[in-house]
Amino acid sequence: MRHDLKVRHGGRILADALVGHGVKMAFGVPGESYLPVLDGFHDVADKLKFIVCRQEGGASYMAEAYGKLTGEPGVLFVTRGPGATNGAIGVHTGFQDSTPMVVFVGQVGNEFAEREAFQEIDYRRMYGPLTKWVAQIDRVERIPEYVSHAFHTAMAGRPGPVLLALPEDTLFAEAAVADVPHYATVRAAPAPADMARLKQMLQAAERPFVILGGGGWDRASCERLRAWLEGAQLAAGTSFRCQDLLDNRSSSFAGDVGIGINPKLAQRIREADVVLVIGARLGEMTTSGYTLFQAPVPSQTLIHVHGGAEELGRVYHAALPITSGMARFVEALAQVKLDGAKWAARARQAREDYLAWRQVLPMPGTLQYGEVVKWLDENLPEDAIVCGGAGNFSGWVHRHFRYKGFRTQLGSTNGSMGCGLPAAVAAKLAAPQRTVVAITGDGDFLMTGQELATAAQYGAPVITLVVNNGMYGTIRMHQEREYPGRISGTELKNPDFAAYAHAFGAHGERVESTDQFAPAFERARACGKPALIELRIDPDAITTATTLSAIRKQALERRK
Ligand SMILES: Cc1ncc(C[n+]2csc(CCOP(=O)(O)OP(=O)(O)O)c2C)c(N)n1
Ligand SMILES: [Mg+2]
Repeated sequence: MRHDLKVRHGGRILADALVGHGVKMAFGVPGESYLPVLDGFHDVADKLKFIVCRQEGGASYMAEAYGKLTGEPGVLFVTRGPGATNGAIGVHTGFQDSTPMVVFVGQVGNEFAEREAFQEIDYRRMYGPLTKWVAQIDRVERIPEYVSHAFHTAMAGRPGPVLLALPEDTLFAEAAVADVPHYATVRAAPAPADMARLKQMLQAAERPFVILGGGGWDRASCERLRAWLEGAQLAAGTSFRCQDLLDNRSSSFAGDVGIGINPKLAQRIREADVVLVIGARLGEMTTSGYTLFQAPVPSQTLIHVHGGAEELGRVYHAALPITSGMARFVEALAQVKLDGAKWAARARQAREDYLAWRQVLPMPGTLQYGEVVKWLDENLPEDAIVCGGAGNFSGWVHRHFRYKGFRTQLGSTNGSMGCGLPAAVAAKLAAPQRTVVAITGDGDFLMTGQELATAAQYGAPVITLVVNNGMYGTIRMHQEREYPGRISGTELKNPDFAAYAHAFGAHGERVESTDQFAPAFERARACGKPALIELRIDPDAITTATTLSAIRKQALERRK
């Protein structure tokens, strides 16, 4: 034992380890399973803020959003069994979004292990498919080593969540151990020979297209990439819910390659001869259900750049696979000079198609939700953060809102409901100077609406819009298409949302016509506390382009 080291209990060793890795904020719901950690937090409260939430689902979404926004691991603490099961949703989101997260979960003491003791779960089995690595720290002396390993793993290659289980005896035990210095971010760089081939392949193209997506990006790389794309006169799209990787005002931006894709953009990608994919996995949502590219060998010549080597060749055979971190790749790409004369006109047309697609179409009802989104697009500060969950209401935002810079969008690429409000709370706590808006659905919002209490408790004046159509609209849409007229399991009887907000000490009001929105938003912005605006839309207005009744009619006609 080194004599210069102080004896600390496991909880304090863990709290010090987090501070050593630069953690300034952690999210969670307490449990008696990790009392020594809460005690450790007491000692480091001036360096690390522990944000206590109302449900682990909300806490895990907050940790995920924090990781996504800052690029540093989002840290989550949940208790054994019930906490661990509630908290899974944000971890699944983080995994599919390639968001660095370090999750800590309580565990029964080693003396009771494998008895199915109170709230005991084998987290290696439960969380195996949701994380990059799961481990359990059985010896107090090894806490610094495990925590260091966890941060390195969360950040390396393709970022993602890792989970450490904390047996009670490990936390209560004491040891005199040294801390480990701040983790390093380990990411690959492209080989010069690969960049030379990339240049050759792109320069030979007639109809090139670029898709950006995935995790592990940073602001400087996004800005550098924008300049390169514009210089090369290349058209580019962004993968599902990664719309903020390229300023949507760029002459190269051709739209989002996600759900409800512009059919012209989809056609353009299908017809491309060379596609450069930077960071995106080419998942189901980005490929329109694996139809934009044929699996396993696409007709387009694919150059696929990804942070995780195991992702390359997983679905699609790439003519040129490159393992690289995003910053390193963009650094190398900036040296690649291309002559865009051959494809410049096509890129201009792609941009024209996007601009036409953005135009707001009229919908049934007195509240034109598309106009509301357009107003937000034109009136929010450039660096405002727009958070969203899952539901048809998000389609208007995807189509009509222009994301104007890195991390102005926080959403779930796993289409997980309920992440909008918690993501907004985390974003406002991490970046208090920025305007933060959550756009949610009536179903979506109430999955985590209780986190308004967290917003109020920590003074996070986020603005939540609840798009109320009185139903789980997405599912109703699919229902009307498959089983027209047979409504089942999709109706909602909602509370008075403004009154709900008032109960938390938040500002709340309802908007029923387009002209009421701007003044309501200004009141919400000025109120200095969390605010909620319910948007009553006509339930028939089911997407940006069609109505429920039209979908039903078409389905009935098909059946004739
Ligand atoms: C956690 C979770 N549960 C269920 C679903 C399935 N789901 C996807 S969209 C949706 C309905 C969303 O309803 P709402 O928030 O009211 O939005 P709307 O589609 O009506 O605009 C449901 C139930 C999901 N994606 N995530
Ligand atoms: Mg709804």
